[in-house]
Amino acid sequence: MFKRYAALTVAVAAAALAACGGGAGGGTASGGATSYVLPGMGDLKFTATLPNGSSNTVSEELPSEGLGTVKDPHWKATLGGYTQQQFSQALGFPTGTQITIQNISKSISHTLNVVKKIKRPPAKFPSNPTLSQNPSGGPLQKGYASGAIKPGQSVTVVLSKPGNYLIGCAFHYHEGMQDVIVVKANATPGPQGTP
Ligand SMILES: [Cu+2]
Repeated sequence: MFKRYAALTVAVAAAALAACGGGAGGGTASGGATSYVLPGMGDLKFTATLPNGSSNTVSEELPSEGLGTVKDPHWKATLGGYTQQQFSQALGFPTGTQITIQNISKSISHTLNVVKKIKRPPAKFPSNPTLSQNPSGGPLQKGYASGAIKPGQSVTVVLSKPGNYLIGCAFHYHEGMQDVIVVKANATPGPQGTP
């Protein structure tokens, strides 16, 4: 259970920081101390006071393992398998961010691959892309592949190239691990799914 809580804590910190507006998603503005109710644990609340910095973690697992899926109206697509908050959502980071891709699954390996770069919505995911299971190295860009990330493990990558990237898991693309990551100034994550 510890790992799960640790991941939640990081995710919630990111959630509050990224809560302000624009880009792919909504959210509520916040600042300073904010309290959160953990899903399925209505009587357990905690308050987080957030530093002026952001958590640069992307968590991934199968939508059916708990992240759920979301119909994102901006991208006109069903997204799942990746989040920088708590549940599946489009991802958004400022150019130059170094992110950690963390596999929060307890038993299943995953990857993060760039499937395609697009100019604008809609996010049309190709039906049968070739996604490498070996690490490509380099920044997030066309052809990027994290390589297999085992449960609990993580990989870091720099978002030095602005753009809208369709991403997916080489192992579970057809099981709903299809998402969008936006790299540009002031990019913020999209609306979240439900578990
Ligand atoms: Cu996967």
